[in-house]
Amino acid sequence: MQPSYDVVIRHGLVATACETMETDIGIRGGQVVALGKGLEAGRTEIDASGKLVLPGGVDAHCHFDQPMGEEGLKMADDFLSGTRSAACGGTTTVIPFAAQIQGESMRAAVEDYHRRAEGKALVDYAFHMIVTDPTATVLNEELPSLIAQGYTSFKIYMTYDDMKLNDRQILQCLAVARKHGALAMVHAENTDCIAWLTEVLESAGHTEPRYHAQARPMVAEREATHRAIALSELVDVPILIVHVSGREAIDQIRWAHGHGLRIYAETCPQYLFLTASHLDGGYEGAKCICSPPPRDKANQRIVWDGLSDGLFTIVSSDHAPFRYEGTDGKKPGGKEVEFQYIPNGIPGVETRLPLLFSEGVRTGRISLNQFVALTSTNPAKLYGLNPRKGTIAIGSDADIAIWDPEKQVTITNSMLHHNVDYTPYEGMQVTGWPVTTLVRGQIVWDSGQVVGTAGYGQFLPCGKPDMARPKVSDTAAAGHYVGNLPTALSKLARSAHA
Ligand code: DUC
Ligand code: ZN
Ligand code: ZN
Repeated sequence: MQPSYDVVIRHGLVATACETMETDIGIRGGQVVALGKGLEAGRTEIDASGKLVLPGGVDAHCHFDQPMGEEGLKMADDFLSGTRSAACGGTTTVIPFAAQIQGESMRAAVEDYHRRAEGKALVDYAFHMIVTDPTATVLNEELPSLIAQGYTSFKIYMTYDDMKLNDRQILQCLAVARKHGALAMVHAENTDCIAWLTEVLESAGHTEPRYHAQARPMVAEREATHRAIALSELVDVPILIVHVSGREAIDQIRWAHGHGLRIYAETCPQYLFLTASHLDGGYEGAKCICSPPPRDKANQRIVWDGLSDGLFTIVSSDHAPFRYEGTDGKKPGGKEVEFQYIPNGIPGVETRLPLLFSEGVRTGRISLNQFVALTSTNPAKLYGLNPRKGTIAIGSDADIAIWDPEKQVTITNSMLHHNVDYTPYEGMQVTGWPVTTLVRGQIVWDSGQVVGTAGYGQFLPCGKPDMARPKVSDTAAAGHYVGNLPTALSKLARSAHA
């Protein structure tokens, strides 16, 4: 007789964003098809006694093989090493960025990015877009058609010369997001403050990596965050503020929430575990250069508070991989350069979940269900991938991370699976690590071995996220504008009128 299931995971403690339950999981055809005790035998049986069984992580902000503006620079991870590292840290879906190059088309960027991903990924992936040149063609033709085809989120930058948009351009992009149902992600730092401070620091001879943090103070993040919120309010469309670093931006987001504005917020492990002092120590500080920069211990505590009290919607890695040694990463051309020429970003796709689990869940700062929500369910919802991704439910993809919650690990770069030659978390001790990762029912990481194959990961077109919709107005809530209702409700309303 054929077994009823391809895989059965037994005896684990299963947690989703809302429930924690003792149940077995039956998997067939890559999906969860049964939850309950005493399921019939599966072709593969996994004994999860003493383990936690969680939805695989969704890392909704990571950078793999992104073409670099500056000649000679290269990201260390492509879709193979990046998704391998993701799988080994319990992440089963990644959303990196197809970046438009100024003067070129958005469609070309997306097509190029598909070629880069083709045949390489071990876990499933979707794409965000990065809009750097919102021409009339991009705004009126390319973005609407790309959004309709499943690229339903885009990032805009308020800083970096080769990426930044001015306020008018941001408004134009937000209007497209509103009209076509996409979610705009905003990198909020005031570019002119940074440029001026950089000049001042440089003329005083302050060019070492640690001055990166002084060139990007919290006030520059606070001002841009407030402005992004105001622009979102003006257009009446939700936005996500990415990589929020500390108190001042958080205050602005709390203010927005207090005024009923739908502003989502993301933070990353670097703002919970690193401080600006990690940029000290000579050129080695370049390893921890990212933007916004890590702040201080007091700000770490405020970010933790924002996680526990619900200010933050998601936690992403912002994995931006550059090698320290060599010529194409943190030492461009093999040289120790001034801080403003050091590529921004730190690696973290593999350590995101264990760090947050260990210091968040085990210490009681966040509950296990909050952990799942912040790292899997909410990002899947925010980007139109739920309920296929981000939960363990009948009919969802069997993307599952089985955790040993007691496993003690000292993080070293040699145990990680990215292609970067350092980790900023070297020597940190964590308790809890994913011991088995399944993507659509296939084991890709097990007992310390990578068993997934390149090319197994599938591209995921994203739906238009309900969370990207403007708040339902009083008139809409009264049923006058069915088009403004969340998707499920408007479907019901349409069938009721049919
Ligand atoms: N912003 C990111 O989102 N990632 C890396 C660098 C940056 O500025
Ligand atoms: Zn950014
Ligand atoms: Zn990023």
